[in-house]
Amino acid sequence: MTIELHAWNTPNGRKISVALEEMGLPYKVFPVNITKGEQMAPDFLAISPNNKIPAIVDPDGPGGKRVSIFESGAILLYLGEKTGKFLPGPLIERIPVYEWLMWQMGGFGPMPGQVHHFIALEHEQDRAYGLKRYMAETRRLYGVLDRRLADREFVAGPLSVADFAILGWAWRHERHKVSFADFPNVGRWYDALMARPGVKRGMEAKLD
Ligand SMILES: N[C@@H](CCC(=O)N[C@@H](CS)C(=O)NCC(=O)O)C(=O)O
Repeated sequence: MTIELHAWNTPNGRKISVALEEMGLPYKVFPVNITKGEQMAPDFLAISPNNKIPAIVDPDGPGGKRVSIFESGAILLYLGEKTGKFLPGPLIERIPVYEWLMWQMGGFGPMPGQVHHFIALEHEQDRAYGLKRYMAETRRLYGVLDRRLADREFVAGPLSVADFAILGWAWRHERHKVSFADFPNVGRWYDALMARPGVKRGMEAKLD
């Protein structure tokens, strides 16, 4: 059955279109124009109480019942559980997926997101402190990722939902002024992922 994807053309939205494509799940996009405040509409809040995209509705959830899910990390884990894809079965193999998914959700998203905010401010005096702080933190996080990828193909070993989560934000590296020349392992990982047909479809899916 077709999954509803409520999203917009942003890093957090792309994580889910990429995962759905890679998992081969049928879905239909319901754009939520966050630049026009549509995330505050009561219908959307009913499935995403934190007024942020993405959210999904699966008419064929656990027990065959309709279920809605918000928070991209929760959605990725749900889809991995549902399909048995990109989420290993044994707990010992899941641990790095949990680690790197939470690492993305807590840092590699919120920090470059702040860069996107401060970089767009009109006045230099408003921009300066925030940009210095969040660009430094964003670069530190890219360094962490680069070291992680020095001796493995994907963050948790085999390709997993954690890679899709991180990719959503790395996809915007130019916007937060990061060059892969400084983080070659991230660049290699990024190119390998972006060359996958499923990732390509997920990145090109119309979300707005
Ligand atoms: N932790 C949330 C963050 C989602 C998020 O920040 N979404 C942004 C777009 S990328 C949004 O909907 N912003 C609208 C708003 O804040 O009102 C997740 O990963 O799902």
